[in-house]
Formats: sequence, structure tokens, C-alpha cells
Amino acid sequence: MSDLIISADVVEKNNAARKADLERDYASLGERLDRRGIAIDAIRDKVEKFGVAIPSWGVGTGGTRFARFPGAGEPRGIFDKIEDCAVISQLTQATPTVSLHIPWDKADPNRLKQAASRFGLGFDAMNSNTFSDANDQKLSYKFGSLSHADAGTRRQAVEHNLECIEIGKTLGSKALTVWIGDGSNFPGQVNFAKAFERYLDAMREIYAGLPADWRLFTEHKMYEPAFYSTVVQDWGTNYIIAKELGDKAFCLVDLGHHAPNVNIEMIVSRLIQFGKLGGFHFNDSKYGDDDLDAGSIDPYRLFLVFNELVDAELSGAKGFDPAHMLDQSHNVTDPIESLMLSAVEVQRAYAQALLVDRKALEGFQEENDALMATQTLKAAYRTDVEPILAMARLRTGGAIDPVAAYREAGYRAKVAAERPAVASGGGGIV
Ligand SMILES: [Mn+2]
Repeated sequence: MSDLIISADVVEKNNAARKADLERDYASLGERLDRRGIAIDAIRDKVEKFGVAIPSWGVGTGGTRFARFPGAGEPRGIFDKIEDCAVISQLTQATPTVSLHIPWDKADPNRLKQAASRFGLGFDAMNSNTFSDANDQKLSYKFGSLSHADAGTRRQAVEHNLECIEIGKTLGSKALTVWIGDGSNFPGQVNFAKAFERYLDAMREIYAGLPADWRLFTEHKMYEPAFYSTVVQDWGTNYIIAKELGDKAFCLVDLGHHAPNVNIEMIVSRLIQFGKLGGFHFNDSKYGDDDLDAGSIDPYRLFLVFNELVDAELSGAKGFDPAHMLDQSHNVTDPIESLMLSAVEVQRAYAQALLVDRKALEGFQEENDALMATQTLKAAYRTDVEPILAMARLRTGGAIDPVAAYREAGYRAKVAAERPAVASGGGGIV
């Protein structure tokens, strides 16, 4: 039995006040879904098994390019972060793993493992960092890392990634995510082909250090911190990388790393079709890599992404096993509340996508009935699946209303008294 940070009494009391309403709502939705030939319990079972990883950096308060306002009771280090992640997991029962970022979360791996397993948490993909300079670092990444013109700097960046794999092996992680800030701010600053060749050579060394049962995820990003070009700019480049490296290399899609209005769900479909979808960094954005809460700006897009994922799941697409991770940064909300709601939003999109009448959709597509095809998706998206999500949480020991239970437990005030405010720290913008 895992340790609980939020008192079981608080959760039970909170659930007791909502349980009768939930049961009525669940029965009513079940009846309506039954008319559509859908068994509500089967959807709920799938939701119960669906998990999304919490990024360790997400439980801290992020900043903007202008300022960072520390939040109350922010984690002082990785062990506080693990406790915050445990709260999210306890109340949502949707986030069984934590994704670490090295060197921000560097600590004795055995202690890390112990701290997480106390709360029943596991570790998802390891994240390396060669986009900022660590305190004890010899060579700077100011002008790049894995694609740097200097061989010594590239070597240092490769070594860092190999170290992340080593730490991850002890933790039980099975993947390394590599995102680099390499690029240029001005035309002519770098030679595109040479920089990409240097990057590929460096990545081949990292790939060679990967254990047999690990996967390597590379993350593309159109701009930022480099403003004119980035080395891993788009999904096409990312696909080339995964193809060049080999069978254990896959593309990671961060929803905020594309130009506005790019058809991300189609990118997802392409990567699935060619066996190279590694996973996601879920978040939402209005203009750029805003790292807002998942589903907070365009929940329909999140649904359309999940429509592709469920299509692949149901059709048994070869090698389909995407890693689900959140990647967001908060500066006006309590990060724990935001992460809980994001996890729920991701589950919501999954549940809605499971409701799509795929046989009908296929028929409409074959008949070129555009209107009915799109209405088939809308019918699933318009369904309020909240009773399914809440019932899944209730049955697995979570809270029917995670934010209400969290606020009632007074966790933030409690940790604010224990943890002094910090003015700076890891941003969490990747
Ligand atoms: Mn990301």
C-alpha cells in the first residue's frame, strides 16, 4: 500500500458529498450511450488504464521572458517535486509516472527510486538538458550542443545524454527524450547541412548507448530559443532523424512546437502510419510554445489528436505504443491544480475519441459525405464524458473532484509553511 499525502478522510468526505449525483449522472449517460451501441463500463475501464506522465519541472512555477513570480510552497528540489507529483497521482489516479529532467533533478538514483515507490510512482522518459549551462560545466552551450561547431562541446553533450541513460537505468525508465535548443538567430550564422550532420553524428553515439529495451525520443520545435532556424525544426526533420538512427528511435510531438494552425493530428497520423510516433508532450497554446494547460485553448484539437490515436489503437497499428507526457509551465495558477486538470483533459479527449462511431465514419468517408463524416466526430466530441472520468477516479481511489479535494486538504498552505519561496530556478519551457 502506497503512502498517501492527502488524508484519505478528506478525499472520502469530499467524494461522499458528490457520489449520489455522480451515480445518477453515470447511469443517465450509460443509458444514452447504450442507445448508440456503446457500453459505458468498457469506456470507463479503458480510462482507468490510461495514464499520462507528470514532468518534474511542471510542479514548479514557470516564468516568462520578462519575469518570474515565485509561487507559494514551490518544491525546493526533486524530493519535494516527487511529493507534489504524488498528490496529483493520488487525486486523479491518472498520472502513475514522473518524467525527470537532468541535471535539474539530479540526486542519488537509488534514493529517487525509493522516494517515488513510496507513493507508488514510476519513472517515464528521462529528459536531458543541453540547452542551458549547468554550474559545473566546462564548455558552454551558448552556441549549441549536439550540433556545436566545436567537437569538444559536442562530446560533452553526448556524455551528458549517456549519463541520463545511466541514471534512468537505475530508476527503471525505458526512454530518453532529447530536445536541443541548437539553431541560429541570423541568416548565415550556421550552415544548415553541416549543423544537421554534426547533430546526426552526435545522436548516433547516444543511440549506440541505448539499452536494448529503451526508446529514444527526439522532439522537434520550430523556433525558440533560436529565432531564425532550429536544427530539429519540424516533424519532417524529426522523421529523418528517427529513420537515420534506427528502430529504437521515435518522434516526440509537443503540441506547442508547431506554427499556429498547423494540422497536428495529420502529423500524428503520418508518424503512426510509418511506425515512428514515440509519444507526446501535451499542452496547449494560442500563439507559440505557450505551455498552457492541455485542452485549455483548443480542446477540439486535442480530441482530433486522440481520434487518430484511438483509430491506431483499435486498428492495431504496428508498433503503436506512444508515451503520454504533459509538458506545461504555469505562472498564474497553482501548478498542482493545473497538472491535475491537464491530466483529466487528456483522459477526456481519449474517452471522447473512444465514442467515435468508426464504422459509420468509414461509410461516410467512402460515400464522400463530408457533412455526416464531420458530424460523426462532433457527436463524440459533444458528449459530456465527465461522469465516466469521475467514476474512473472514484473506483481507483481518486477524487470525484480533484481540485475541490485538493483545496479542502489545504496542501498548498501546508507546504508553503515548510518551503521558503525561491526567486529563480528551472523555467520549464521545453
Ligand atoms: Mn516539450
